[in-house]
Amino acid sequence: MTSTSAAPAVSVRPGERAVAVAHPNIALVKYWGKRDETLFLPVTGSLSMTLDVFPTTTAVRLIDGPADTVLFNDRPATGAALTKIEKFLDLVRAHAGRTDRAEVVTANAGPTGAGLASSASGFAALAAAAAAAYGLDLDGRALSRLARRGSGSASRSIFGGFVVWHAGEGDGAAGDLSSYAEPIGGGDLDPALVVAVVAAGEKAVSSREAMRRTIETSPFYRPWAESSVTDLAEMRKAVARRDLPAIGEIAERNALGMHATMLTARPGIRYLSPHSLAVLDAVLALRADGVPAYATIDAGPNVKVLCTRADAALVADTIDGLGDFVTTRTAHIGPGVTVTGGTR
Ligand code: 2P0
Repeated sequence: MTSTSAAPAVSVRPGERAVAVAHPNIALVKYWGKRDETLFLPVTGSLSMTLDVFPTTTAVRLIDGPADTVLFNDRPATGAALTKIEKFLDLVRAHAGRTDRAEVVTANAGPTGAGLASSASGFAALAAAAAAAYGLDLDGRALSRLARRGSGSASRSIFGGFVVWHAGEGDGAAGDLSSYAEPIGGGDLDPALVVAVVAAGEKAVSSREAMRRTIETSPFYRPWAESSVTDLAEMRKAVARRDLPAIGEIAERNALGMHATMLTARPGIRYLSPHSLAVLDAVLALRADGVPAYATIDAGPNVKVLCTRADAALVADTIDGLGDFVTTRTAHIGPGVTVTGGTR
């Protein structure tokens, strides 16, 4: 049974740990470009599926010390990764009206920074755990808005199943209030997403930098953003009528369009590798054979293939059969963030 709403807010006493678990989500209509970089307001709305693989588990405890400490996959975080988390904790502290520093211990079950949505699960888990540790009583919408400020796509990982993230209206406070994610049902569609991992290393250009460069320099950006508004409207209808082929077709064209905007940025950004294209060819061949399988690709070379649960083994075997350069992991619909508190 999949939960599609956020866990009830949990508060812990000072000195106690709050532990949150969140899963990555894969966008079927992409978020690509901010209209406000400080508030993380997107140019367009997006729609995703939360997965049941590669969770992030994050514990936050308030401490007496002079600085935040962050342990990331058993190693102290430093540099830009630490700064990102400190800035996010500053935001939580400002909301809570507190100054205590925090000890953060976080671990990703999946690869980090490889276009497998680690920042989505990461900031969703951090938002939920930090909110609980600092005593903020947030509902799902408020938690989604908070997670958005850490990483845009994290706003969607607060919820399970199919999720829409509204672009929101206006700038400043109005934009901030109206740009949140919410579940839209459709979990009974129960598709599979075969994740084809062709490279698990960190990408050379971060998605944050890539989307900034794209929006500033690609002549293809505006047309893609306009078509993405139509894609989102059509995708919502396709989810509502449980139409997997339509969902897949819209997802594939939206993702390829997003990559077209990156390829035409100046200088161009190419996340797709020859191995990504080999997987895309295999997906086309499966479709030619009558298997409804559709590809989507994020800011990295890995390809995610949407198909029915019944076809997942065939799709995975076909991709695994391409060679040693690719491994697959089959995901299904996953849950929203969960929080537990009080464990020392
Ligand atoms: C998405 N991606 O909708 C899109 C598609 C990658 C490609 O959201 O700058 O890590 O932290 O808001 O959320 C990846 O971007 O970027 C992303 P920030 P984020 O899933």
